[in-house]
Amino acid sequence: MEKMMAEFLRMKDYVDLSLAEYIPNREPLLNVLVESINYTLYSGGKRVRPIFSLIVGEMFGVPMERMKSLACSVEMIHTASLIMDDLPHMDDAAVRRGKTANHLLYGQDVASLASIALLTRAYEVVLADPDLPADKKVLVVEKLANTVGLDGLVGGQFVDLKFANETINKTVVEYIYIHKTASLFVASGTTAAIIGNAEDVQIRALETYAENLGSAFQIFDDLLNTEGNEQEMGKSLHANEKNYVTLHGVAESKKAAQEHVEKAIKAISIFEGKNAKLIALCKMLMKRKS
Ligand code: GRG
Repeated sequence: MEKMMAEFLRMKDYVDLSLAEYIPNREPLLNVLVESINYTLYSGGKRVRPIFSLIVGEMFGVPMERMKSLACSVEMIHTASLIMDDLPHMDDAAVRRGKTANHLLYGQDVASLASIALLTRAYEVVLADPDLPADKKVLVVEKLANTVGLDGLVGGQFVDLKFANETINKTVVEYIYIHKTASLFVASGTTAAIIGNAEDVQIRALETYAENLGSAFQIFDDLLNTEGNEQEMGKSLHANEKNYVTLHGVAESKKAAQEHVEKAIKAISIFEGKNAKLIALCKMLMKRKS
């Protein structure tokens, strides 16, 4: 496991370094906006989604350098969503990753623009990748856009904001988890597989893995909201928020998260001999404290 952790750390460092390349500041008038973008981009994210993309790339023999634009793209989308999520008219959070939320330092106007700039840059970097064939770019960007939009993060966030505190039931909770959280995991894995020329059956296996990993990840997040502490989590906790844990209780939620992990691991059994990192990623995420 220690060797695996070192590998994940190497991937994380690669993403950290590469992200900077994609956000150059060539215009002094934009200094504050770029500062705001970099503030959240470098505020201590675990880089789970790009690590997942890099692992999948490796499984299909694609070197890390060729996965760079995609890995950075999914992290930019994730960061854009966090900045927006913390805004007062959304989740209204004051703390993210143990630090003051972006809008409280830079203002809601700048934070909103930082979020949109990051989101747009996420598509730009894939489209501008000189090593990615045009047909792959189309498929990757289509999948990423689909993941963010009405049928993805945006839809999940909308249902979370508008329904979660009223008609909370299993269907609503599952809709939120799949769209708000799992969808970006799915996109991170399947787009990497597309770049790696994966077969349809392999893409479907990764989809099932990611959907279950994402759902387990979100249930675990809710468990940490209930049982964790704000300092370790590094964000504003909402223990009373309606979610899987407040709906089903702690014991049932732990069981459900475990079942999702088992389903995720089962789904990638078709990659026997090459799936050790994906299994380790699953197990590692379920042990996290933040
Ligand atoms: C602008 C892209 C965009 C989307 C608009 C605001 C919104 C719609 C969606 C919010 C989605 C959201 C915040 C989902 C939460 C997902 C989640 C579990 C985040 C925590 O992920 P970690 O633990 O975070 O990977 P770190 O801090 O490690 O990066």
